[in-house]
Amino acid sequence: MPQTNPRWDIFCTVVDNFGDIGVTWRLARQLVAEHSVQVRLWVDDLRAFERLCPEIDIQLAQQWQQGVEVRQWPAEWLPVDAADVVIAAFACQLPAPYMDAMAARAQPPLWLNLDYLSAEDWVVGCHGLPSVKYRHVQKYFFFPGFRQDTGGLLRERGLLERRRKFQQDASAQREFLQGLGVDRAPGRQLISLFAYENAGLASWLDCLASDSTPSHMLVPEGRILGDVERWLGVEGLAAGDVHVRDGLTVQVLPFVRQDQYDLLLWSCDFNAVRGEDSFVRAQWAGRPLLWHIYRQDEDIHLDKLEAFLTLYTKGLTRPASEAISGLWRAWNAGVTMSDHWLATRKHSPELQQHAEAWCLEQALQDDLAAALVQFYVNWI
Ligand code: TRH
Repeated sequence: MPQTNPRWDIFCTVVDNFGDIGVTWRLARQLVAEHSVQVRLWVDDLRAFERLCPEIDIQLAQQWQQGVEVRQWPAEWLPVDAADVVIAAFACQLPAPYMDAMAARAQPPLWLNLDYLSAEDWVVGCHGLPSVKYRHVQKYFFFPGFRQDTGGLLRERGLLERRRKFQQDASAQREFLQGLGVDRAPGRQLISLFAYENAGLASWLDCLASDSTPSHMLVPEGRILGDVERWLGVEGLAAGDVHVRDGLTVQVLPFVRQDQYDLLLWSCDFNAVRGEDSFVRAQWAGRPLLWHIYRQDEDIHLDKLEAFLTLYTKGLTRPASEAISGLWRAWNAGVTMSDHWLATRKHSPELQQHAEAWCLEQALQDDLAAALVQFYVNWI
């Protein structure tokens, strides 16, 4: 029988950027809030965490944030009891003494590797399979995904209802944007830009600047700013800066907490996102999006990109499918975006409808936290 209040340990090593901590922090909060489990989140880089959650005190070895026990993953591991469920996020290596603690339990824990998100076919066959063993403790693969028979996507309870309410409430949107210093002029399309460095950006900005429909691009502080600076011909861009070039206003935003970033995505007509977590959040926003995928060795990320496009573009007319696929491929190749952007703009209404339909279709799946809890219940 499952215990009434099982303990979960989630281990996160921050490889780079914010996706590792972004996913595990979101998952930890949701498990506590919706499944009444106790969660300890072990993080090796509290500075990255602090960007997403400014309340984090980077000096503390142990602290509680939103019901989650946050532990600094120490260089010298101190003995602790292993939890009932142990999640190694993105194949991170657990401390050896902790593995011994898992093996020392009377009832071994459920040990899962929470993998990277991919739309590739093979994920369905591998989700839930046994992986390696440490002594008698079995590890399992747990794959998030877009298809039935995967672990699904992170989606908090009531998220889509909150999103729809916000998108129907013009004054809530205005108030939120004004809080960020953004004045949205009527008739301007609002675009958010969160991406890695990209040589294709200049051609996209050229195109937006010369478009008859004016655009307002919101750029949270981050890696793409160098390319924005080069295009604007300025240096040292920082949050609050606004520059206008013909029909395009470019505004730099502060990096905001995760919940606020959702509101930003919900406010925009089009969102450029990257990595894993912002990519999923843009899908829940129900608005057309552009994905800058995280680069991997031997270009294996390009297979992931194509796998997602194959799924995502089902149901689109051929011209709309070709337009959005062309735009995504150009962005990820860092080549000129102009023709692809113009083609995409032509199919805006269809792409908008499709973004909402895709979001609803994905929401038919169990969310990732619920799927993990169910996996545990079945395993017990
Ligand atoms: O930051 P990312 O590129 O993260 C990752 C890592 O590189 C990781 O190693 C890699 O494996 C993975 O991508 C695929 O992109 P991601 O996943 O979108 O994470 C960004 C997080 O930052 C996400 O949780 C949203 C959040 N965020 C905010 O909270 N506020 C902001 O203002 C912005 C722009 C993002």
